[in-house]
Amino acid sequence: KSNKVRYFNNPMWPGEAHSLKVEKILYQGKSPYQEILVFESSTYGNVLVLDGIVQLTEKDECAYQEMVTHLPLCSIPSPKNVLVVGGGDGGVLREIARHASVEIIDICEIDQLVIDVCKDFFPQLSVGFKDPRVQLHVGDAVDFLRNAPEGKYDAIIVDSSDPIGPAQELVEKPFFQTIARALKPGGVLCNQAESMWLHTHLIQDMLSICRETFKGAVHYAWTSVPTYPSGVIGFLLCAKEGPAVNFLSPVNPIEKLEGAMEARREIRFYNSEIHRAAFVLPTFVRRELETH
Ligand code: PUT
Repeated sequence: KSNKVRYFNNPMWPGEAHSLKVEKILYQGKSPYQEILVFESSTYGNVLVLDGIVQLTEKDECAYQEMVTHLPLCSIPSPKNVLVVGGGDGGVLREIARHASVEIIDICEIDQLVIDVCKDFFPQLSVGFKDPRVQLHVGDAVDFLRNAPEGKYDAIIVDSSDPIGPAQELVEKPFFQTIARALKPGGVLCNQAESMWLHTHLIQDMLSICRETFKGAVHYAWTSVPTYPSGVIGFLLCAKEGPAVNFLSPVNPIEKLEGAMEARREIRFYNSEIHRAAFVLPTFVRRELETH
């Protein structure tokens, strides 16, 4: 199949494609899990593509990495143990490192080649691996979570690719149950949750599973990422029963954390106002998600 046919026929956004001008191919390879491509674009910096799908660009990665990390970590008073599922580029680790209260940062990424390639071509993200609190586990997240001590984590961040290929299991109920088991009472999950324009049914299914699994709050939030399909991506924010969590307004505001706005590099996208705004849903989304 030509790449053109492949890009236009992705079942997650049939017939749609977004283009970026390629200046130079920097890397092309295949791991046991996926095809990996890195290119230099003319307007968005270096771009990471897995199985034909843009995962990040240097220009707009901040809108994803900062939101997926600080929405959960700024919603609980003093996060200590944090787990990242996926996230082999290191961007979420870079963001977690802004939180001085954090003592343990575990990351479970299935694909060692993604980590190695990002270390070569995305140093501003892979810098996250240099934090001494980070413990890398290369392997399957479902197995990792099954073996994790019950109630270990204050927060789990699922930075997965789309649920076709290696991330398929990460939208299914058993996965969310293993996450709930690994969280402390009142612990929180932030899970990549696709586009409100393209994936209503998937989001509804994930919401139903999460409302059954997490007895604390469950909310959908979103951010703008121009190089993701439809230009937006959402997050499912879930709290386990225990001390109450109010995701809608940050209890642990980033602006009050010493050094957090500048650590490693300046924060570009997230702030407390955009945190609150992320939970404000368009009327059609509110209607579609509230009834599920
Ligand atoms: N890590 C998020 C990637 C989403 C790509 N559609």
